Amino acid sequence: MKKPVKVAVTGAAGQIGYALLFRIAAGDMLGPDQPVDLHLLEITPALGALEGVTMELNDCAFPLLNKIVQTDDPNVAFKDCDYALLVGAMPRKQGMERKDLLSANGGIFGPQGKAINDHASRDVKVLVVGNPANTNALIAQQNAPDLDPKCFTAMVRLDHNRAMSQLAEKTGAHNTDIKNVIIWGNHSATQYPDIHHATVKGKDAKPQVDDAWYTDTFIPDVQQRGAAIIKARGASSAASAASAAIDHMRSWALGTPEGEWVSMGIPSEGSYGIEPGVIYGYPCTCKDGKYEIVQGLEINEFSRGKMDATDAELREERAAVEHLFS
Ligand code: NAX
Repeated sequence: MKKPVKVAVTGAAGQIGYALLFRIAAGDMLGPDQPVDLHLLEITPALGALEGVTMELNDCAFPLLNKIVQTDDPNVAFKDCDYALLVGAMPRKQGMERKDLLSANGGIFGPQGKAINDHASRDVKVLVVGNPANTNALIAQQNAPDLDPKCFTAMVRLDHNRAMSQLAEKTGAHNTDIKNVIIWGNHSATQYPDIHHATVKGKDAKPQVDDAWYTDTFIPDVQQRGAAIIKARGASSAASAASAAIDHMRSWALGTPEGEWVSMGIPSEGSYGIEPGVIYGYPCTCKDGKYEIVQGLEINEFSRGKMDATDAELREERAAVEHLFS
C-alpha cells in the first residue's frame, strides 16, 4: 500500500462536501491503492456539523481513510497537503452585485491562498469549486507567490460533463461514446461549450447535429444548467459538482487517456489569444501529474467571438479583485 497523501477540503460540512468526502475516502479520486488523510476546513459555527460528517466518515470504516483532521484554521488544514479542494465560498445574497460577491470571496480565498503558499506541499494540486470559481482561483494563486501558478485550477469539469451528457442524449449515444468536448473560459453563463472538435463514436460530432440545435439549445442549456437544477431541485447542484471535482482531480493526478482531453480552468499564458494570467477553461491533457493545453485546434469565427466574450468577462472580474492580490 502507498504512503497516505493529504487532501484538504474546505466547506467540508456543506452540501457538496457531503457528496465529495465519501467518494474521496472510497478511492474514487486517487485510486484504490492510495490511502488518504482528510484535512477538513470549516468556519467556526459549522464545526459541530463537521463533527457529524466526521462521525459518518468513521462509521464507513473505509479501508483507504487513514486519518481525519477537523479545523477552522487554514494554516492547519493546508499543512503539507498534496491536494486542496476549495469548495467553501461566500454565497451570493439578495441584492448583492457581482463586484461585492467577488470582494467578499477575496476575504476567503486571499488568506487561503496565503496559507497554501506557507504550508502546502510545493507541488500541491489546488482545485477551486466555490464560485465565482475562476476568479477565486486567481485570488488564491495571486496570494501564493512562492508556488508555481500552475498549481491553481478552477472547475469547469461539471460544465464539460453536462455538455457530454447532452450531446450523448441528442445523438442517441452513451456518454462513453463522446470525446473531446471543450468548455472555454469562465464557469459562468459566458462559458463557451464547443463541440467543433468533439466526436461521437469516433466520428465528428458537429455534422451529426443541426446548427440551430447547437447554437439555440445546446449552448444555452449547458450554460444555464445550474439554474435549471436549482429550479427543479430547490437547491444547487451538489452530487454532480462533487463528481466533477473527483473527475478533475483524478484526471490531473492519474492522467487522461491517449487522444482524449478534458476541460480545466487554468492560468492562461496567452494560448488561443486569451489574456495572460486569467484562469480560463482550456482543453487539457494530463500526464505524470502535470497538465498541458491542447494546442493547434482550428478556431472559426463563431468560436472566436464566444471565446473572446468569456475572456472579456474574466478580465473584468480580475479588474474588480486586483486590490486583493499580494
Ligand atoms: P453550501 O453552502 O452547502 O456549503 C458551503 C460550506 O462552506 C458551508 O458549510 C460553509 O460553512 C463553508 N464555508 C464558508 N466559508 C468558508 C471558509 N472561509 N472556510 C471554510 N469553509 C467555509 O454550498 P455548496 O452547495 O456546498 O456549494 C459550495 C460552492 O460551490 C458554492 O460557492 C457554489 O456556488 C459552488 N459551486 C460551484 C460549481 C462549479 O462547477 N464550479 C457547481 C456547483 C456549485 O454551485
